[in-house]
Amino acid sequence: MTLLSEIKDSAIVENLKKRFLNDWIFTYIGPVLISVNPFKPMKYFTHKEIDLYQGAAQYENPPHVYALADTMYRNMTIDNENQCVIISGESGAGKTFVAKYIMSYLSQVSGGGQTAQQVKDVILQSNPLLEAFGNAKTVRNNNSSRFGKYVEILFDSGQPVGGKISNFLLEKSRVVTQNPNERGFHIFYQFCRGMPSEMREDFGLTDPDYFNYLNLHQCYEVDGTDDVADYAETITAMTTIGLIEEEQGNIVQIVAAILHLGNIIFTEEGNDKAIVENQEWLAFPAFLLQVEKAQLEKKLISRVMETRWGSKTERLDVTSNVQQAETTRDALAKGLYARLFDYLVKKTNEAMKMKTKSNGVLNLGILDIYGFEIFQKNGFEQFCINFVNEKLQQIFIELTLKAEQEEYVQEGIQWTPIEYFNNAIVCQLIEEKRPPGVMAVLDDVCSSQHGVNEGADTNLKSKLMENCRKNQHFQDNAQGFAIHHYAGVVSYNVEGFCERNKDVFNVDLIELMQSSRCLFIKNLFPDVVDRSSKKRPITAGAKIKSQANDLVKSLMLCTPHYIRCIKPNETKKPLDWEGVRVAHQVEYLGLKENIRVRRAGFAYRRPFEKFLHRYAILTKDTWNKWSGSPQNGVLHIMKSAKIRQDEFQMGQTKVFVKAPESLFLLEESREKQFDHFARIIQKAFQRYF
Ligand code: AOV
Ligand code: MG
Repeated sequence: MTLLSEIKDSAIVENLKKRFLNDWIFTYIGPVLISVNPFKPMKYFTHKEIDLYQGAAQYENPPHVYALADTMYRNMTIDNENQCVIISGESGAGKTFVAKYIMSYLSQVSGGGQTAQQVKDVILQSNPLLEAFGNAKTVRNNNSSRFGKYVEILFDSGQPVGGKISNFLLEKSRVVTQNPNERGFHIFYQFCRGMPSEMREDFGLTDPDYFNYLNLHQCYEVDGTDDVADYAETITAMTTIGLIEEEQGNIVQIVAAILHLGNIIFTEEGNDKAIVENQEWLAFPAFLLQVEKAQLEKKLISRVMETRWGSKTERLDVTSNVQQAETTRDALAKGLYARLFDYLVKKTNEAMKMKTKSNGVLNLGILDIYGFEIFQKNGFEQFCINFVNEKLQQIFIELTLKAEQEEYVQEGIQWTPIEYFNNAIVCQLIEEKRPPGVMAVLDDVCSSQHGVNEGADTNLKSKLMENCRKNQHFQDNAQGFAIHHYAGVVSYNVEGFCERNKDVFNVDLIELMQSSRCLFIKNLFPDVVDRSSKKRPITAGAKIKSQANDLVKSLMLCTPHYIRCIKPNETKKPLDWEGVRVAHQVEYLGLKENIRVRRAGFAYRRPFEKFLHRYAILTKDTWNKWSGSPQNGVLHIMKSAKIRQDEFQMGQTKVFVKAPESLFLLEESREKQFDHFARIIQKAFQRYF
């Protein structure tokens, strides 16, 4: 890419297309890896490639994710630095796929005994497990990640000794409702279809179309997905992470209870009062949750209100209307599911917790989150997802475009600055406290008296207009508002924003779950219930904001690597190239600027010492020991390798090489020198024996 004769978006797209149609899905821009989703299995992910890429320099082999994984691994072991890879791209672009390739590569090249093997098994098996519970078919992707994850693998002397998964914002609304042509989380279908029939009967599991939470749009099948086979894989994964049979049974019990909760229907009994239409629907979920049927009913159709009379507090049960009862039922289902998901992550982490303490531990992090999303109707979830993507774009800009340019200035290198769009302004529009950004306004509306009343969302809309209108990336529109994200304009429908942000899992429901006779369920709710507390629970928006900022902080402490994934079409078919779509992604991912910065600048830079160390073998004076300054050593090597003066510049601490060709030349001479020495040694050997 950096050698293109003309750097414009169309040339980049053309280059990617040519490569894509020839089955080359990977391309470099310097150290950044571009990966285009082939939508078909590629043949270059075998043991042969693992061997080929191990320890090889980047340009020796065709671009590959294994090369990037290998660079990370070597950098970590040789330079003793923590590494991370940020994988970005829109929904369905291949992020999760590429993340799995990195994990499997690392697991194959890193050695180790029993402990290492255990860590590797857990990391690899955490993929099918968390995908079963956290992925679903969407219109964009048949196996779309509905949660974000950052997987850190801990290494000691190059061997895995532990690991940690942090998960972000599971799209739990999917438990109770989906958009047309989408499914709920895979696990529901796996349990309904894959489980042995007698076990299925025990849990009242049957065809997905029996359950209201799954039959809304009659979407049950997914191309290329076999729920029965995946069920078996999920069970294996559970066993690997150490969930015993009893716990597995508890998990099925909860998933089944959620589905049966969804079948409880309410009807109105005059006076706006909800009642359960048919008492029979209560028995089974109550049984599965191990709570009293009457209690379940009561908590669903009424809520406790507290009123204060002077120093006295009075509690009374207030009846709910049908809509409120439905909201409560769905809140219980979503809450249970979210806690179950967190439990699985916790158990996975326990299974790969470091056994012994050591000082020499380094970590290698892989970030795979949900990609930027634009649907027909975009809600609170899309807003949060797109916000996290903005933050990641910020890191990319900070570290790749901005930092690169700043480095030139710092090192006193001559060059012409490149213009690029800095999305900091969009991040501010979303997360700034003052002047209040969208999240601050939202929290404000939610904390006011009418926080979850019907009028809340409309109120939010007008408050947003008042506060955010001045930002040029904000627009008002009919259903809500639009944000001009770095990746495009997204219209958000404010309906449900307040409720989802408030994320109420009310005290009544917590108490209900704590009354369960099933210890497993009870333990999912260790909350201390305090009705008198004035403290407002943290909102979903505030949580994702703080998680995103923590994530940015930990990523900034590592040496970053980037994979930019591109989705070539909407048909999900191999060899189908939609130029306009790709052009759009190339543009918003900032690939052109990336190439310009890389090229107008320098393809390669290295601190003097490191350069000297690598190429010392090229001259007689440097090869054994160089007595002068490292800087002069570098100059000496450049001169004897006949690298032209205008091809490189000397900074304060580093040497900057312009075109990759000069580097190829250096590397070739280095190889030759090695071969030469190898032959001398071999001859000496032969003579000796
Ligand atoms: P995503 O992670 O970027 O979307 P995935 O990694 O799930 O996207 O890829 C989507 C689908 O494309 C996969 O299920 C595969 O069928 C196919 N695919 C992707 N990469 C490859 C590859 N290298 N080789 C073969 N097939 C591939 V999302 O999680 O929706 O943002 O939120
Ligand atoms: Mg994914």
